[in-house]
Amino acid sequence: MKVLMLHPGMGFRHSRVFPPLGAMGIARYLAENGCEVRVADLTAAPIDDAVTRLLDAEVPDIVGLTVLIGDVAKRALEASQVIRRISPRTRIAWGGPLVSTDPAWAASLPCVDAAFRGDGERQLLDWLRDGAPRRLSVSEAVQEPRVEQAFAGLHDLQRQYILPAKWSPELRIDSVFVASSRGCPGQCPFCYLRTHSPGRIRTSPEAVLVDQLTRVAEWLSVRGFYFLDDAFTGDRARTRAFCEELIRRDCNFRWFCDTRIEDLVPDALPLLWMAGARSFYIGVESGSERIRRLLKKTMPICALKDRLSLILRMGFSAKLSIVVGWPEEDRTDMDQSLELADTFPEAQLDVYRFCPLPGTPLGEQILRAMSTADRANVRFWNWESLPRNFSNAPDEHVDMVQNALIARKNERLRRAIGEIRQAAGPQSRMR
Ligand code: B12
Ligand code: SF4
Repeated sequence: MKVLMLHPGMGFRHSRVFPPLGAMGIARYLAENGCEVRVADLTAAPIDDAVTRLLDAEVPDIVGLTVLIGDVAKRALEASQVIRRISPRTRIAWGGPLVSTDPAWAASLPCVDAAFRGDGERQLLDWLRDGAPRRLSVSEAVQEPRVEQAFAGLHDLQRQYILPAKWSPELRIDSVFVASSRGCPGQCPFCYLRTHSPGRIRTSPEAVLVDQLTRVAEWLSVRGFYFLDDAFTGDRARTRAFCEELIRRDCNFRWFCDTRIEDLVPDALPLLWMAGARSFYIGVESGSERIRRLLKKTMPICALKDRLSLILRMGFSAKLSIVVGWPEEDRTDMDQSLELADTFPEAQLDVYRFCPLPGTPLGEQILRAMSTADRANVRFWNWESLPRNFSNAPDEHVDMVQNALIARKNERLRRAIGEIRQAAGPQSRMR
């Protein structure tokens, strides 16, 4: 059977911004198991045209789509409707984070033949081997990834997603995005993992991971890696073993990872540095003690500030993810988030508005109070431009704090990229 893995993406102006790691990982696994499979990234493409052309060129028996909340869900739905219209015999399978958090919706759509929660590799292969039957309910299994599956990044397409040094303020060398584990030990009530993989992290052995990174490094001539794992350092023993393995093999890589600040224990920081870690993406979420407690963040804000100071003093860089508009958040809480951002002017920022995710404890609390029509629309809401404010602060205040944080985010990114160009010399400034 011929399989086409589609990454509908968000409709950005530029393609090749982030590799479609979910689709790539599944494609690699299916190909290794004898399937004929192609991956298409539609991030910057008009859906109708692109899907029509692909169906014509590829004639797939199966199309698998990666579905996320927001514009991605809209585009996945549009793509599936086009496929159904043009090629009614093609089977359509949905997977990805939104199907994992909100399986009932995917299963209710007439243009979806089968929907899968959690890791797709083995589930999709088993389904194909069964003859791809139409399933009315969602497959509930969350699989333990086998060693060879627990690494997404090794795919021919990866070559097209090398991030040049000049756009990589965290690492400042050419780098690629990879994912090496699934899940997180955290219990945050707003997180998508609460619905299908709560409190668990699944990793591959450190030696296998270093083998995979070494293959990618040689094949693409890069030394930099961005780990997009939910919580790369969530298994502290594995992090330590991974660092020791990198040092033992003298790999000389540089890397950046998504992490929880509580896992960056002071004792481990020198080892992380020696192993090439240079930057961390940290879900701070809020600068307010009260809101962080509500979000089940275990580290008190003063300890968080101390830890962050230490990390930055040691020479690491950090990107702080802050969300504005949490339920129960008031003006004072929001101002504390702004204050936190200002306490660390050297840190990069990422800024979102709170959006209730169906299936998560905090999301459901909000959604229960909404009308059925509003609830149905949540799947198409974008986190940057939310039509609703769920906090206790007036709309103008939420907008003001969000805009102030975004202005800081943009200014800091401009400054960091300016510094890279400066360091690279006059030739680079002219480009
Ligand atoms: C990098 C990233 C981005 C990048 C884009 C990446 C991309 N190419 O799409 C940027 C920064 C642009 C981004 C933006 C957004 N993101 Co984002 N992002 C991530 C992040 C950190 C990594 C994604 C990744 O590559 N994972 C690794 C791969 C291997 O995992 P995976 O894609 O989930 O695939 C596995 C399974 O889901 C499943 N699977 C995937 N596809 C399919 C298909 C089929 C048929 C099957 C059966 C299974 C299956 O199997 C795969 C392998 O086991 C995740 C968090 C995370 N750690 O996963 C958040 C995450 C996916 N993002 C999220 C969100 C909400 C967004 C935005 C919608 C936010 C917004 N601004 O509105 C946008 C959407 C943009 C888009 N995709 O075009 C949420 C999704 C929540 C949800 N339930 O939908 C996540 C989970 C973050 C979170 N903790 O809440 N994102
Ligand atoms: S720390 Fe991040 S990945 Fe882990 S449960 Fe909380 S929000 Fe999810």
